[in-house]
Amino acid sequence: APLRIDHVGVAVPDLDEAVRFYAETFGMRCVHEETNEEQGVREAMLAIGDDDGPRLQLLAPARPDSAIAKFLDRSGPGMQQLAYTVADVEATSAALRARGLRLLYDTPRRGTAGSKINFVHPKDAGGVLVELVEPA
Ligand code: CMX
Repeated sequence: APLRIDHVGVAVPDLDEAVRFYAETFGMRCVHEETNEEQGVREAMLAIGDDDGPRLQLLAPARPDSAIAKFLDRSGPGMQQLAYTVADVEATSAALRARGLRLLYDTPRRGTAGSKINFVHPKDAGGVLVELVEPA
């Protein structure tokens, strides 16, 4: 079972503008920013209240052929994924595969801040793109 919600991911066209919007509108603070070349995203993690709690992740496309660019083209800005913290992403992926769910990667890839990640296809999880995150 997942340990907790790690983050909720929101696709945005412009990262800097979105970080400003969340700061000015909701008073939320950006605690981490990075570009993940493999995923083709520029991302920011925003803290909500307690620094150790679940984060809001803003995701902007770094390339026109990326998953986030495709999502924005099809659906426009909005909620793109729900991410759970897990203790062991390979074990969790194997358990879900055994239950017939499609995992997007055969082996985990690198996520935010050196974490290991995998995804459940949204069609196998009630229309929700579920990310599994094993923190570094
Ligand atoms: N949430 C819910 N449904 C989604 C979705 C999402 N984020 N993205 C696509 N879908 C739906 C589409 O609406 C479509 O539904 P219909 O067939 O009913 O129209 C269906 O899934 C399409 O599925 P697909 O053709 O298999 O796949 P796509 O090319 O649309 O890509 C996905 C979808 C999930 C495989 C792709 O976005 C992906 O590989 N995601 C994982 C990587 C990622 O999201 N990286 C960015 C974040 C990086 C990070 O978090 O670190």
